[in-house]
Amino acid sequence: MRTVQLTVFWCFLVWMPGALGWSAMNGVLWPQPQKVIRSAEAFTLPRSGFRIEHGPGSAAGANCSVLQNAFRRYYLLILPRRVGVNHVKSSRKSLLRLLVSVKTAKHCAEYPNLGDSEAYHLVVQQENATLTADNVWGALRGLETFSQLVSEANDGSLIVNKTIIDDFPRFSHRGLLLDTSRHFLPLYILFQNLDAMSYNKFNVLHWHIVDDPSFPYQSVMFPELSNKGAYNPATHIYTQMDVAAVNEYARLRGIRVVPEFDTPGHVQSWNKGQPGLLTKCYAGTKPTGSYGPVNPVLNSTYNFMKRFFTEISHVFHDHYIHLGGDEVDFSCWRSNPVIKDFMAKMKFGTVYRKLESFYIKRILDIVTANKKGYLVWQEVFDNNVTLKADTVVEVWKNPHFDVELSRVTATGFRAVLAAPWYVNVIGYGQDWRRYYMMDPQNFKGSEAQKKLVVGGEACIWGEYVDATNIMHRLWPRASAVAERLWSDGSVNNTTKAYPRLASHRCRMLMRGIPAQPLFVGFCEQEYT
Ligand code: CP6
Repeated sequence: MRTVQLTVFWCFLVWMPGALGWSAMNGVLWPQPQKVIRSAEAFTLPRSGFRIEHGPGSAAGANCSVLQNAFRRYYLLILPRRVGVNHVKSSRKSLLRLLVSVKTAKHCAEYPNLGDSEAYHLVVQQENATLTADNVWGALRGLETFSQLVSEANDGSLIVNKTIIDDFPRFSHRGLLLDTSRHFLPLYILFQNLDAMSYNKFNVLHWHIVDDPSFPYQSVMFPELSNKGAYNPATHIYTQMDVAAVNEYARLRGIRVVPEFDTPGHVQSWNKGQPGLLTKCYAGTKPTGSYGPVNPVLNSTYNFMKRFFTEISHVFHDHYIHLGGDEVDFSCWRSNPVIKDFMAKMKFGTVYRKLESFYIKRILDIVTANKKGYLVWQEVFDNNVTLKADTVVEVWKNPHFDVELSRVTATGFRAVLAAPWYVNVIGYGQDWRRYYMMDPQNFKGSEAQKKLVVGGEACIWGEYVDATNIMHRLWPRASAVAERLWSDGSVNNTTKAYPRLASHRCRMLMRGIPAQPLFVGFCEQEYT
């Protein structure tokens, strides 16, 4: 006999007895759509018979890989296999189909771009529900929302309320930074995070792939970088096949993969496979044996970088590459006699910011020559490097990120906000509430300036996380960021968000994401 399978959404009935009726429990949405009209009338999705199909007027059809793949994924999420539950007779009317239509099929075989439409319109009514979107990315967001509307009633039937939803994201860059250098993250962790991202409508994987401790990217042109710089050159690397698999897994979920190759600082691991790339540090007249940032005075540096970034431009498909530029320590440059001579020759005096700018400018030119755009950490902007108009500046320094957002946007550059969303920093209690209260447009500036904030990122730096703990540390805390980046700015009340987020966390558990609890309580289907 089957124990009664209540829906996951019942778990907060315990918290608010009487406060919520059946229909309010049904289909908790996260992130909150821009406009939802939900009626009390409910339909049943027959476990055998319900279909997701292309709408009759859709520009896309069976050869659209993004949609075909998504239909299969969401069919399985909506109709979970349940032993012993097959044909529950229901008095409700049946919803037989979800018909998905897009205005253009242009993106079916392409990668998503910053600024692509993700809007959709969802009408759940008898007997066909319809999902319409400008393009396949909007259709993906709408499929996620539809899947969240469906819940399992206590008689085992699947139900969905009559609903109309109009939805689009508030910000177009909704990112998650994963750091695969401090600890190697196996591919299955990257895939699992891409799944979780799609459940939260994130659309950018900011892949901080290499850094000081290790170099897991297996380069075609420079295989010694990972042969010497990876933790283990056989197992702790991302091969070209791996990277291609991540790119495709993300693409099928409408997620951009923006790789970060951070220079001239945070590069210790590069020197092992590319000796001579980094600056030798001196004590007086003698080298100390340690190394500092990339050596910016050698032609060999730029010859290497040109070949390296040309490879990267082909291996990663997004228009943007993140070039880092953060936390450059000048002490090693200051100690090196060759660098000092160069400073004098260039009339930089002792202003090492100018040397950093000189270096960055040349890297930007290399990337521009490869027809790519770039993101940079805020120091690059702070140091007055000449930037292309389409540069995106990522603001990460606390606590005055509002001042920085004003300054960046006042000069006409676009900005992405990361500073308040360092989910690697943990404390006792419900820190998601702090993330949730942040608004990326809450700074002094004109309407035009506010529009230049294209989004934000939740960052989980890798010093204290690896495959054993990254999932539960990240989820559902990053979900708080996801809602602030997708939903209307007025959706900012943590008390109202709490029960929805608790339910959304239970739903992530059911879908196999080991998300940690928000507080005391339980999910009807506990993760084991
Ligand atoms: N690694 C790199 C890091 C950080 C940055 N860049 C970082 C700094 C401060 C905190 C967390 C992370 N670990 N490459 C800064 C963007 Cl609190």
